[in-house]
Amino acid sequence: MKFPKDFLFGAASASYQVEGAWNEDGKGVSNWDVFSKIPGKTFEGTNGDVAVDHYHRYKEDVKLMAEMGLESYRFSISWSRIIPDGDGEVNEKGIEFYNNLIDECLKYGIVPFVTLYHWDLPQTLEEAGGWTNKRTIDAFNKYAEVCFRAFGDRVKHWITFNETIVFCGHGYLAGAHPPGIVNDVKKYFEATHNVFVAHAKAVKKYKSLKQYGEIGITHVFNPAFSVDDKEENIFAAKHANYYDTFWYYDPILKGEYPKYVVDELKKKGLTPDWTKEELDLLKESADKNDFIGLNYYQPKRVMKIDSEEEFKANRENSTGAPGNPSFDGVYKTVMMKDKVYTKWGWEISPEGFLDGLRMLKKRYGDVKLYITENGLGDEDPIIEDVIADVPRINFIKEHLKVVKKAIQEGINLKGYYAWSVIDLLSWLNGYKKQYGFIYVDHKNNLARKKKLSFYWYKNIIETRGEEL
Ligand code: BGP
Repeated sequence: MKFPKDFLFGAASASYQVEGAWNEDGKGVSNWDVFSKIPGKTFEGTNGDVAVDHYHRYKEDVKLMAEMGLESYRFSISWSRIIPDGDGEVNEKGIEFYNNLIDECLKYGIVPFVTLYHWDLPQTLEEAGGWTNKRTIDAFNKYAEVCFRAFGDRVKHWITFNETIVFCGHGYLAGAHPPGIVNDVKKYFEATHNVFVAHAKAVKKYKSLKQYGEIGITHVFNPAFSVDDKEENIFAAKHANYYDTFWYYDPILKGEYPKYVVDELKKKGLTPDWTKEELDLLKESADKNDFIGLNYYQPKRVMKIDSEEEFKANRENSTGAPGNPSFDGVYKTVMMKDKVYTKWGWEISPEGFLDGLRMLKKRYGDVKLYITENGLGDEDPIIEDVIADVPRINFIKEHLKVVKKAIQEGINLKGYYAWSVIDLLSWLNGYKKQYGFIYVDHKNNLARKKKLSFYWYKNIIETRGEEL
């Protein structure tokens, strides 16, 4: 089978991780510009001041994407480039940059797939309480509308938010992302709710503009599976899916929160400060949402936590590797002897991907899906000047086979975006953890070089994945 004609083969990036030019052409300061400079927050103190200088080299980069045969480029817009202080004046230079980037993509027939929020919040808004302050909802709505009006004639695919669970979880529970707060569960749920409301408002606004494109949200797709058949662990996995998947997917796709979680939050006094008007808005926007984007890296293997001690001992782990206890001390994620892991301890599991997709279909029916991220973080070997990223080729191959199988099973999957198009800045892991098809030489003026995976993916796209 070849992949269907309307299936998009793409690759992704995010503004803070590639652009650099952090204080150029009127850009305001973002929360990440500030947070990454606090000693000890990122690997070796890396930050996005220069990143891989995509801001100045976008023409060279898009040309390489075109050479790779990429059909679509998923990138994000930096809010503080468009509205430097969050909700004030628009910065025309910022609009100009994304106009140029979009036009450059279209010149080669590359479909721009645009994320409005990939974590870099204007610092003024962060200081005013970030996503726990409802002012941020209105500010986002204004920013989104500016983008729709400026770029919507050419951009027909919009993602409002990237991975709410990560920026809220790391921001208010693990303290590993801005605003760096540890263990404030009340704020965590408050922030997630405000994001869902902001999403619903942006969807409503987008539809009212009649630009006839599509809009959705991207979530982490991290399905939980019990480590064994013990009832307590099966329960722990169910609990994990309710809190980490259904809490995020239900308000978008069903227009309401899962009762199981709502009831528990109520008992614990953790219910977000929501209004009837907001809940009605979620309800109303559920069938206006056009798709869900899934970022899949790994499943989680879950078991019940049986001692308080363990819960405390593992609090600090926040890189994505198993070992994290849940905030409520009900379950923990674990590494298993019979599983395969990356150098950073992320499980490699195409099987978990397929099982997870089936789980989604069961709960949400035929909703349209894009895989908006999937990829292997690795230290690529350079052998006689060749960047031999064979493990990445194998990783993507096995996951694309799952995508094909899922389509054959009737799962409504319309595109695949590898993370990432080019080596870029990992939020917490610096430049050491590489994901790209294009290598960036940090010792030689950020020169670009094609990896083996570049040629491999080019062939997959040209042949529409027939050999997979
Ligand atoms: C996702 C983010 C990406 C990217 C990726 C890899 O959660 O959306 O921006 O960073 O994970 O993560 P890491 O760089 O930590 O390996």
